Amino acid sequence: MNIGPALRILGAVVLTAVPAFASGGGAEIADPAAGWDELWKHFLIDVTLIGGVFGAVALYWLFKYRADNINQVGTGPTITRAQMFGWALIPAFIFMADDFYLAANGWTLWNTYRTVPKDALEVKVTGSMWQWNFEYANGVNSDVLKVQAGRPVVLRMTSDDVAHAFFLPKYRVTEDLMPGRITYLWFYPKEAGKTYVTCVQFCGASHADMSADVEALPAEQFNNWLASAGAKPAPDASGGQPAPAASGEQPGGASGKAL
Ligand SMILES: [Cu+2]
Repeated sequence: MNIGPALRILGAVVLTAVPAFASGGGAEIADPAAGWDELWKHFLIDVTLIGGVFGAVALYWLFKYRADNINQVGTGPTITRAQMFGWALIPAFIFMADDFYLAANGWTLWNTYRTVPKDALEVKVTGSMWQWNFEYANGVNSDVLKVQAGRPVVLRMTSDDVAHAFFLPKYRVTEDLMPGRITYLWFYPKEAGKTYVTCVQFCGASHADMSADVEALPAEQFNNWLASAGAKPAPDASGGQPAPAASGEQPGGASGKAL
């Protein structure tokens, strides 16, 4: 059996898949959020279709080839060897093509997800049982994550005690926080608005209460808030231990290193 055409189709699908979900953010910032939704939708459709078709065929055959009485003896296969290979290989190539298509898009999105855009607002995040602390470059500490709408945000994160995980459902991002390590995460609040962050790593008795407000403010409002908060003494300077400098965990950003 000649599988050349199938391989060519597979190759074409993989190659054309790569840019399909890559865009979706603002004009210049490659935001993977919309791409994740698109990929998830494709995945659900594919799984449902494949499951539905195979389930229906299996049920049909179960019914068609059922034993009429307990003493009935079946017959051997009635298809040729070539037909058997066809039945096995053609669906396998179709599913593999679909898998590669989804995987190629997932890979592209993942690289975008781990590449921090230039000029992102940097905020230091410290998780502890059971609260979040956000620290800005001017030393302002806040229990609300305020960011500037229309500007990407990069979070440098660590934990004071156990493992936590920072999940921003609205922006489709999540990353773990661990004591002694600095991890990073970026997201793109395109428009002003309020949402929340919640911990998605079970971290003890009040894990379920470990959430905080996230507010994307228009640029002027954000700058005013940051400046006025900086003029006041920090609300709880003892809570935020300065984290050690990042070593070996630099996001890509301008240097172009993706992972
Ligand atoms: Cu938690």
